[in-house]
Amino acid sequence: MRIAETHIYRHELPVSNGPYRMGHADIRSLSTTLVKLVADNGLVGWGETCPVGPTYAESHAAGAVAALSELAPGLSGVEVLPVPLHRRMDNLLNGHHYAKAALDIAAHDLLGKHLGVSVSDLLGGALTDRVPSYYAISVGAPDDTARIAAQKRAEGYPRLQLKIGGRPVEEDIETVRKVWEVIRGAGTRLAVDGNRCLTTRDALRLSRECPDVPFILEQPCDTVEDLRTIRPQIGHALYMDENSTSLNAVINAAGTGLVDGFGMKVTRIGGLHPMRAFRDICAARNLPHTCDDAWGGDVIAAACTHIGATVRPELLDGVWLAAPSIDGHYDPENGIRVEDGHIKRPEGPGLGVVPDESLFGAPVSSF
Ligand code: 0XW
Ligand code: MG
Repeated sequence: MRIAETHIYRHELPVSNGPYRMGHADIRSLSTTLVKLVADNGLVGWGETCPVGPTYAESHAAGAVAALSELAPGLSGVEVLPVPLHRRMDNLLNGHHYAKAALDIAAHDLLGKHLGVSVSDLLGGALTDRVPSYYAISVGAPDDTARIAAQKRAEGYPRLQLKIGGRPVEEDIETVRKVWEVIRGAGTRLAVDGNRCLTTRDALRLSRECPDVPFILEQPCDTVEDLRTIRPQIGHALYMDENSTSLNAVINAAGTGLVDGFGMKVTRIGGLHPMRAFRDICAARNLPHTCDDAWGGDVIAAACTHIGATVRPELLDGVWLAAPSIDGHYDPENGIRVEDGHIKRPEGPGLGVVPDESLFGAPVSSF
């Protein structure tokens, strides 16, 4: 089975309960990019990539379309298998993992449909049909954040992630303490995510002033060097998110003991094929991690859920989806939803979601 056609679509995803606030950005609406691959046997596969604005990672929506337009003309005739596809993509364009990921996901969807198996089976096999999720709470006032935390705990989320940063650290410390007061004893795990916005000075202060709160500190500062600086001085577990931009970065962080786990994004690392290697590297070192993406609709949500279902459950920190902040679904029947803080693994071959492509309008380009 070989690639015959590639179609690229753009689609707007307004934030329904927005703004979604991180230390460096207020997000009100996002432009997602979808890819439809048509094979020479007529089968169709879907992929997606949706940077959460232009300041979260080194990626942006227009960049995804541009990189895909650079890649697509060279894909015709490529076998729909991850290794030849990645080899061809790397020969056409250096880097740009987040764009390549959309094609990688579409190829997995296509291959699963061709073989009559789910994407989780292609990735080695699911260990569960009910994947834990976690809820990310925007940067907000301490009391408001604690109220949302109590509500999400009651909804059944096994884990919460507090966004901090972009304001005086005293307010972040007060927020963490107030949230802990409402969730302590409930068994809800807590991550505190600085999204690169804290100085090393403030990250150290946060850790020192909350010694009794067992949170994991996720990507507090901007660089690997900053993480290395705070690492020996903090009492909290440290996770890397934005800095884990490649398998090489992951091997270095895992191999040197720099971090205790990862927040990982399927598109940042280049798709499901590299994500599978990431999963296995983490398993070899007993390092927990998430299987998320930065944003996106049902296609990316299905991809994250399938890989999440294949992770050793004790190492899976959850699969984060944008679904709770998006009205409607691409696939009205089998769209991916978070219920009681968990996600049902999609059924059927491939990704198990079939987008209603009339939602996306005409492709921005076709090859
Ligand atoms: C909570 N997330 C997985 C979604 C946001 O887009 C960013 C992110 C993170 O952990 O940084
Ligand atoms: Mg993060």
